[in-house]
Amino acid sequence: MKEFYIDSDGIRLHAKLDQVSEKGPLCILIHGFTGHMEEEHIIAAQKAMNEAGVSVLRVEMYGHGKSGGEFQNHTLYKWVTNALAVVQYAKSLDFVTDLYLCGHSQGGLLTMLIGGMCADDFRAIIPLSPAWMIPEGARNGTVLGQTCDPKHIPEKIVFGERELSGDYVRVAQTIHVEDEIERYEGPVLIIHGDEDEAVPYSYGVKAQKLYKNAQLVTIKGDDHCYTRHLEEVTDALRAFFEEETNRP
Ligand code: FER
Repeated sequence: MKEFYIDSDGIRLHAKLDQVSEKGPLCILIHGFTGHMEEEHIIAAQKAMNEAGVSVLRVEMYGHGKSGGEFQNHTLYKWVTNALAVVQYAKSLDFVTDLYLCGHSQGGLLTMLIGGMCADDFRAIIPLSPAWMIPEGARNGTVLGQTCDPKHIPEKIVFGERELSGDYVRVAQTIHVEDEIERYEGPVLIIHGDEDEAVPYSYGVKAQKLYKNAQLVTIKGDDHCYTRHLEEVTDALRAFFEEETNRP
């Protein structure tokens, strides 16, 4: 494992690379909202990919983990800018043949956006429980289970002991995920628990239908971070990558 930082316009993004071959595929792996790269489901995904012969680059986005920026100032635009820098970095690595992108929840939403924006760069994308209701919610004035007037966004949103700038909502309101779904024609693997308490399972189902070439693996009876059947998630990832890496 190599630990380092990737520059994103002056913001240091904390990264860990687990490289398993001298030449081969690489998957970029991104955590969710309030998450980081050492969460159990993120590590489990990394290990499953490594076992299938895929190197993994875990990166923490703006305001998360050991990366630069303050949590309350993060927005989806900042994450998009970060992810574009990570994709450029990954493309510059000599050992990489095919590139994949995987993210959980808000990282899954990011995966869907970057998939559309950089469609040529990925052999496949893997949104895990993708939180792609966030932009729609922001337009309707629903964020983190709270409501606000979508035309008069407050300066900040307080939840638990944390707060988030109103700019998070302003940015989210402008994002149209369907456009980026439409732009990505490659293979998509979506994994979603049907008892997800944070991102309705219906969004996994809807994404599968909208993509031209997507499969949905349903984790029955499982929650947002797969605390009950994590091995079903890792089995699905291993099977997907083993098939992928044997495909010409
Ligand atoms: C929300 C529900 C879920 C939300 C974010 C999430 C910002 C993201 C969850 C995650 O990334 O794990 O209302 O609003």
